[in-house]
Amino acid sequence: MNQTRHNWTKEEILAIYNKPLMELLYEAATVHRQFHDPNTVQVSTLLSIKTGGCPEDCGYCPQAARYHTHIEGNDLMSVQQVKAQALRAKSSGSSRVCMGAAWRNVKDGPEFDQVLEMVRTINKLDMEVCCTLGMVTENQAKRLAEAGLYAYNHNLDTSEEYYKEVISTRGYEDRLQTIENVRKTNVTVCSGGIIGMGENVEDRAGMLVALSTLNPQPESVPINALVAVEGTPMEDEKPVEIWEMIRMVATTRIVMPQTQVRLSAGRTEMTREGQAMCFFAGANSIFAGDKLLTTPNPDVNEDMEMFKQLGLTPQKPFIKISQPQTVEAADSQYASLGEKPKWSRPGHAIDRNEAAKEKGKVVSKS
Ligand code: SAM
Ligand code: DTB
Ligand code: SF4
Repeated sequence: MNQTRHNWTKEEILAIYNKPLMELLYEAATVHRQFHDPNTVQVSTLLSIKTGGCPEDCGYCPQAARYHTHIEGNDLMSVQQVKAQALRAKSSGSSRVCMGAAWRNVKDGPEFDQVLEMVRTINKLDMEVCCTLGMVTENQAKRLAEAGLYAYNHNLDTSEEYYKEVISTRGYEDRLQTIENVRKTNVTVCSGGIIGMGENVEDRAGMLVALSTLNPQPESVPINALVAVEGTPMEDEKPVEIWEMIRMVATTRIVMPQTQVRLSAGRTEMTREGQAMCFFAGANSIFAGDKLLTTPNPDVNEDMEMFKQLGLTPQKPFIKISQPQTVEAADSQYASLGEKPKWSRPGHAIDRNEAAKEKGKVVSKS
């Protein structure tokens, strides 16, 4: 039986990533079968509860206010809207709803209280609830846990070295600190990254070192292929080849055998055969619904047809960890601390981020 290791080195991970493909696939599929039902795939629906206008400079992200993308921004959705969308997701086969907000970090106050109510509402629909709201403090993580949150998504995105080429408004250590804060609760950790941002294979391996040496390892690891959105600093990045995605998924599966590996953004560019190879290589989760946060995703009927073709079935909720209890707001044992946490702001210049910001200014003047 493959034991979960927390001491993977970059060299070992690179050696796995670069194996002849047939060997890599065989090894990954073997590990996959030791820990998971290979015919079951978790289906999660993304809901952008607060879109656009984000103060961060993440070079891949269409929601960063400073870049000149064509997305429609929105204020925080209402609890009723979220409930209606969650019910739709449930009826189309999703066991999890992941709510995303274009925030740098969570701030105590009425908007966070509203998100806590969304968490309570979805948990009561017997679905797994995930949130991705930016950095959180320990107290905020505890309040989310108390409301019934099942998972918190906070991606490391890439290696610590390459992170500096992607984002200047926060540091890698802030990401790790948030994951640590979530770990102080019973909320499961979802953390992964993006390939196709101009990073090299060492950076991909570096990210997998950072994730796999966490103890415990994240319960879920999303692997995104960059969606190169016009107006972002990465608009001209060339699409990720399916072989890179397959290698990344397989390597993730081998170094994090118990983790749910999610084939995340980028599926609209993948054939069914390509996706099937990713499932064979150990991916056992997808985002469903025709939209990710702001960009397109395959239609749910298409996905269900693909599942039928491949003999896959959607995973039921709360398979590994039981459903959390929901504590009502009035019974909460945690007060809002109104914290002003000192998350870092390195502020170094990233040429392509600066260029994307400037480019828009020139266009809007003419
Ligand atoms: N604002 C929060 C944060 O950054 O942690 C949560 C939302 S953010 C959009 C969630 C994740 O989406 C990012 O960490 C990144 O991995 C992924 N993402 C954003 N834009 C993407 C793109 N264009 N292609 C692929 N993944 C993307
Ligand atoms: C994750 O790793 N990928 C999702 C989810 N976690 C939040 C987001 C993908 C976003 C793709 C770009 C967009 O639609 O805006
Ligand atoms: Fe903001 Fe998150 Fe997008 Fe970065 S990834 S710009 S923090 S929404």
